[in-house]
Amino acid sequence: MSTTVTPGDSALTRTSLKGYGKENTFAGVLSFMRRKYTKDLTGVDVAVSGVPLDIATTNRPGARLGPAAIRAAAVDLNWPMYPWGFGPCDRLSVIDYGDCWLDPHMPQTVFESIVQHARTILASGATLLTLGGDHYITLPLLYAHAEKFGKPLSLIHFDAHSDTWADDDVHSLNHGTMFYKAIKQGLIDPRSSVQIGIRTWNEDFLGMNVLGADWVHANGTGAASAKALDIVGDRPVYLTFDIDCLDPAYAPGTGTPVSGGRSPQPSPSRSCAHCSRCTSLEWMSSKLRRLMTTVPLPRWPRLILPPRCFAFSRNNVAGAARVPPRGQGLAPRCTRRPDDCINTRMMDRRGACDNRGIHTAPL
Ligand SMILES: [Mn+2]
Repeated sequence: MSTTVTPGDSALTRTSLKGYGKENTFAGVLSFMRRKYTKDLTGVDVAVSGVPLDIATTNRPGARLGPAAIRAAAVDLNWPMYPWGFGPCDRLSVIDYGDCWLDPHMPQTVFESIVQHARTILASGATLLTLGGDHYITLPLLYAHAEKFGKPLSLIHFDAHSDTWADDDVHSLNHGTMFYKAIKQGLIDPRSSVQIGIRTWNEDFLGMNVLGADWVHANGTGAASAKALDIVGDRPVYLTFDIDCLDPAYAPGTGTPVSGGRSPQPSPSRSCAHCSRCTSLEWMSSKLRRLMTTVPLPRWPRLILPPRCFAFSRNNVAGAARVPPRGQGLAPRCTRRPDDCINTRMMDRRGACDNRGIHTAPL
């Protein structure tokens, strides 16, 4: 852990874009994880930015409050994570770029505003991590990413809803049809994309690979991540996470809750072997999942993680003991040899598998 700033208001005062700072969690200028709040993209690896839109929802609005709520909730993420002793900001230059400016009274300007916002960040070479906002924002964000990385992109999509319902009105702002439009516009390739956690019916999934919530419950997160990686291969991939992928027990304030979702137990898990940046993003993802369970906020927007990165989780010991996944129950105690066990983090530290634990996911 490196400390590079004097205590307090490190969103304003920090001089290094890496490392952590000393802050009172209950005070100070808010930024995502207390990162530097700046529009300067020089030398930035990851720019975190909010898109506070909720005029595309069909049920309950409120996601416009999401980016600000996440910043307020993320004050407790300003330190390395157990059990690794390090975090993404030790290795990556991460900033809070602030929010995309939107005019809710001029909805016809929203698409272009978001595209231009993302375009500016991506042009710098930084990876964009976006905080929503309702899920419509993914359409202009896909547009900007496809412009940068080439189309079609692959999509990894966590959600209760497919969001591929038909909509041929180019002017509509709809949080349930943006992937229909993205496929029709060639922004994403359904054959190399996967939707995970789906549990709402759609007459036409447009060729998307769907790992429904029932499939994930039956087969586990390990199988789901392996299947998803197999589908996506080594193509550029955009990852988007709708909070309603989780069961409403854990995120009841979401706009369109659907019962039967996954539990959000935090997951100290092995790092992904597919991308050098995965460890940090996985860390970020697991920390945010923990926040979802501990901070009662009215809305939890989705996270959009950058291309070529995955943030799959695996059930962890404490979480599994506390909240067994639905329909699955607790699996037997781990009896695997160290070389075979997923719990490589523990192995790294102890030289042997933590057999006291319980693994819930079939391997
Ligand atoms: Mn949804």
